[in-house]
Amino acid sequence: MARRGAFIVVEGLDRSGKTTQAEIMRRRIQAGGREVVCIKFPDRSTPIGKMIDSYLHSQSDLDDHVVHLLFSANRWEFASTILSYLKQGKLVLCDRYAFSGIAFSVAKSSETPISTASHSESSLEKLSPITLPWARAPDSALPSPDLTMFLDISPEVALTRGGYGEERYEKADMQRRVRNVFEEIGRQVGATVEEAGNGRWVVVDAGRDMSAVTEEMWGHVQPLLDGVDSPVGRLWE
Ligand code: DGP
Repeated sequence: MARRGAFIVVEGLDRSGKTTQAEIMRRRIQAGGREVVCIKFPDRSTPIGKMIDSYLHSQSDLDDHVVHLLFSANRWEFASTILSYLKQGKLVLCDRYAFSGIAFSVAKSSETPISTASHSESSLEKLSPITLPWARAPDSALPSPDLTMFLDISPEVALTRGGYGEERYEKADMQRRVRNVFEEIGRQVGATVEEAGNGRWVVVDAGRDMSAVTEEMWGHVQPLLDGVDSPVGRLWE
């Protein structure tokens, strides 16, 4: 039976160089004569994507749980497309995926700690903060990547790369919290994915110069260029 294509995800903080590196990978893979499809989340072209875009530009305010479910729904919109590309033998290279979903939502939710001042305020009038298990649930059973490369960079170094943009999460303290949750994901979630035998989580030091990062990433991508024998896994299953 023909091999299916590999599903590769690039994750990272804002300004980690993720999108640039994904584009370099795409060109290299294509130059080697392989078919590659690039997908970027959030995909802002769909109605759900447009709601996310409006939220990120602070043109609308939504509860953190609602935002989390929108980002997840946006990935589900493309789940069958991803599967169909993989079945056709195409390599799918994805800029952000469910791991960003967990990292950003958990970090954002911890921005405003629940007041311990009074029982009524803390438990009756406020919604619970987003926990890692809660955040994982809506993405459960999405196609699982064969490889996830997390481009790690300190928010301090990221700031030296021209600073953050105008979008809602692009602030140093938020990025610091996001990085902490990504570390936790690497330990817990990444390990779970590996244990289930359907993916690998690798951390790439993205604070180095661009070509060093490219070469390390290429080393991880190369073994997957000829496709994969095993069926596509499902996240967290
Ligand atoms: P990007 O287009 O890669 O710059 O992503 C836009 C912003 O959205 C960025 O700050 C990271 C954030 N983001 C990406 N995916 C998710 C997600 O699934 N959930 C949440 N809450 N934020 C996300």
